[in-house]
Amino acid sequence: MSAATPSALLDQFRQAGQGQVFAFWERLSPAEQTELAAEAREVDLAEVARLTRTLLGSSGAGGPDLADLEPAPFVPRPESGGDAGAWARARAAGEAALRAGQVAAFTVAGGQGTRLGYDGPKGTFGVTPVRGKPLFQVFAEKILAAGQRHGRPLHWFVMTSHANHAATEAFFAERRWFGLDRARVHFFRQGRMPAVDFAGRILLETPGRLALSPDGHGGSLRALARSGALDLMAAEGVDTLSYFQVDNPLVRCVDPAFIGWHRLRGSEMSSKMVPKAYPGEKVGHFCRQRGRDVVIEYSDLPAERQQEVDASGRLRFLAGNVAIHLLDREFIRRMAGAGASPETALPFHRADKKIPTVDAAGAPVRPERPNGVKFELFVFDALPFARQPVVIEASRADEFSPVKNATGVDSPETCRQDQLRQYARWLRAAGVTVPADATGLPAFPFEVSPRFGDDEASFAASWSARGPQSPLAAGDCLD
Ligand code: UD2
Repeated sequence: MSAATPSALLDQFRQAGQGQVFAFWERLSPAEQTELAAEAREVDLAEVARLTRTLLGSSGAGGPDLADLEPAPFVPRPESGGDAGAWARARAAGEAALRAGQVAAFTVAGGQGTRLGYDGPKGTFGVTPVRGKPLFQVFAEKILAAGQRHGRPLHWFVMTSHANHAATEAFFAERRWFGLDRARVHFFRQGRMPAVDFAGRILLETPGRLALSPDGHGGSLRALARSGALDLMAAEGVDTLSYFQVDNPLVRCVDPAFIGWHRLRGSEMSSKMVPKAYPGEKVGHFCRQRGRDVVIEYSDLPAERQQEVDASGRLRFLAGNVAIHLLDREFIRRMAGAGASPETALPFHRADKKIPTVDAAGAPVRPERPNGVKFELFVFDALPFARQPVVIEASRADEFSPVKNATGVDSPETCRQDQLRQYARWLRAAGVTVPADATGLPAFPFEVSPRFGDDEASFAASWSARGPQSPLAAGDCLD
């Protein structure tokens, strides 16, 4: 960010063909001018020019390279024929890393959550079946439990956006950081990118504000570096970051077996996959392309390729990306400092959007069809740059039930049911009969706090320590 004076800034923008940003400058109050100048200083004009050339030019809308795509190999779970001994060794290695304090949790929570239609940071949305605990609390309790189990409290990094940063911090403060040591909970804001029209001109949202939006979850890599999070990790001896999205309360925030696979294989970036539920499921695909692992988004892989099956009738591009990764600290640093070369850095993606803006007179315009482009980075684009990447299979029922839509698939209702099914499985494994329907959904709602149990083994231990009790009833909470 340069500290250019407003007039120098104006010159820079004019020279870059972006003078329209200051079209209403004379009309703005001194405070508005200061605000606009500050926003303008956030903009990397060279980056915008490069993106206009590469993504808006005639070759820009072509999407990713789909040549030579093969399914990526993955490590199957023991239940799917994987090597149980190797999984046990991985688990032991992961537990050792957790005991040594080498792992931190990381939530990307800077998204706008528009599909859910919830007004507030998505992590504050209530999801559990009885208490309606917010997503952030579910993660906090899992992180607390993991710290206690391994005798080493974890650091937790939470990436916010400009729009939800203050509300997110205030939410944690009001709820006393959910019992975590507040010195170990770290918030930082992701970067922003200006939206442009189809000719690459930066759009104004109002006469005194740029149309800025979060730079995508891939922006987390540079934000981790810029915010000092990587230096803090280094000072604390943390070398592995456990990355997950804010929308999935089933996630194992720090999973020993996953951590073990990552570390034993010397991987710089590891990922979990679940077999796709159906060909058109809206998850990215882990693929191998000319010797490197890549993720191809659902919107980029043609439907006929998504339907391809192998000799056994199984989907060929089976490995769905559930956005759970482990990242090596120094790998993040390398990616964050990689500059702009497509040979070394994350590529930006373009998304054509309806972007509220102003007309030549400064009056508001609410477009009915896309009028411009937003630029976003995706974290999974780091995969091809990672040494020894590992993809392991995860259990969908136990690890993935995101809240994305207000109704239908991936909604609060499906997520609530998946939590209940999970509790019922844990109870059954502990020898308790739970009345349930054919899908395993219990006949009445109850809740298990992550502090009581956050997987089958920890649940079984708490359950047997609890001793004989009256049978579970609707609305009970095991805390
Ligand atoms: C994402 C993946 C998809 C699949 C799916 C699993 C992309 C493009 N696709 O789909 O392949 O793995 O998740 O659930 O990622 N976020 C930020 N800052 C941003 C944008 C997003 O922090 O600028 C966070 C957001 O808060 C959320 C996560 O990233 O935690 C995912 O964002 P999304 O809801 O846009 O991703 P989605 O559902 O399209």
